[in-house]
Amino acid sequence: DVCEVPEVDSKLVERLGQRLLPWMDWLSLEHLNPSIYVGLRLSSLQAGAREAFYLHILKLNYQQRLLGLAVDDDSSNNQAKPSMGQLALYLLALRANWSNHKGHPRTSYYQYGLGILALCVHQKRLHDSVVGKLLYAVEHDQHLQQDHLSVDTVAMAGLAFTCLEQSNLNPNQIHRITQAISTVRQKILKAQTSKGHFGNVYSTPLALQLLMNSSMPGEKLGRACLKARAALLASMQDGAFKNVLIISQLLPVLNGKSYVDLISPDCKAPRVLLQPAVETPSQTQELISVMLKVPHALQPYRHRISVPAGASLEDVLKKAQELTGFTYETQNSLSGPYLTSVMGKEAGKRKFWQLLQAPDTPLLEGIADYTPKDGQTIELRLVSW
Ligand code: B12
Repeated sequence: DVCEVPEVDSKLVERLGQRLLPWMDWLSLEHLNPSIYVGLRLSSLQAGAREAFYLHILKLNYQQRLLGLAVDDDSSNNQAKPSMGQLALYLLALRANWSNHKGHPRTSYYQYGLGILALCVHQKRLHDSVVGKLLYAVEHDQHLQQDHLSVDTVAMAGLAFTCLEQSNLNPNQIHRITQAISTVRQKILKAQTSKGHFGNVYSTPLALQLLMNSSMPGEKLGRACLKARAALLASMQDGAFKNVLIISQLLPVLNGKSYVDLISPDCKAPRVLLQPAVETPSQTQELISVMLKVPHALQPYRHRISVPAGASLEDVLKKAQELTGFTYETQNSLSGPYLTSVMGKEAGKRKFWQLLQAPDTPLLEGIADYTPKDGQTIELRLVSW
């Protein structure tokens, strides 16, 4: 039984691709996003000459940061942290902490898996015990239980293992690796919702990258994948995919590809040239009202905020900061602006400011993408992860 994701309407795919286009022109440190480049290259779409230029700028920036040359201009504020430097340190850390079996890696298992995958597609051999740590985590899955994140995390681990299996980089561990891939598949299948998503709508692209083109005895896999594809299609039509990072994880799936295909990328595959979308600005003057509350802050906060219909949660926070005593701070990330501090309280280590729709439903999107509905109550809550 094979996991297949049959082609979807090319117009729908193109619309997703068009959302990435403006980003190819934003070349500031803050906006550069390697995921976008990877997503496009593995898709059926291309951005023409802008792609090569984007890669060039990516390389320049990352090499500079790798070498630790501070970019000497005023725009390089603290936000533009040397994230490739972090990655380099991270790679060193991968080697440095390999004897530590238990305990969390320095970042998260998601990034640990991503790190192994990135090295693997470059055909760099890692010490067995570096791989062993991820194997151990999948074998004893309490380590991966960051509830809503487990599908993303497990899928990323599975992609790393699939690459290692195909490249045979750690032959001594091949049996454990093969077994772990099958464990990951089971976990993802078990996480399928009644609608068909694996985990939630936004973990489904990575989950499908892993499952796609794999096979399993029985008949479960093929059916599960067709159902997931249908769920994805419905979500695409609903306009659920706004976030460029998620789009960049989805486009490869719609082209039958996964990150593992980067082992030997198919540079000659024809890709359709994207044209910018024609925006029709919405004309609504309608106002909606959203209740914003932070019950557990030093000074509990609760106010009704008015914004135009279609405004993002970030617009609500801005308005609240302008007009009421609300304060917040964000930090840019590849997924967009991440809420770091609320009412003067920094999230701090292993904690984060969770976004919820009252009473208790965590939002599936960040502040820039989520658009509250009229009459809704949004709560910000400091929780551990
Ligand atoms: Co999260 N998260 N997350 N997350 N997270 C994911 C990005 C994803 C895709 C998971 C999912 O639902 N399938 C969704 C986003 C969907 C979308 O964009 N449409 C998601 C969501 C919804 C959230 C929350 C909004 C949930 C909520 O509160 N209701 C909050 C963020 C709230 C806020 O702004 N304060 C949230 C929180 C977290 C925690 C548990 C804190 C950890 C991050 C802590 C840490 O690792 N130090 C977390 C993780 C690990 C992830 C995960 C699994 C990996 C991110 C990563 O490491 N990327 C992704 C899965 C995925 O991407 N498919 C989900 C790799 C590195 C190289 O990229 O940009 O440097 P990076 O990574 C940073 C950002 O991704 C940031 O933390 C990372 C580490 O610093 N971050 C952000 C993590 N989650 C989110 C979510 C948003 C919206 C933003 C802007 C930033």
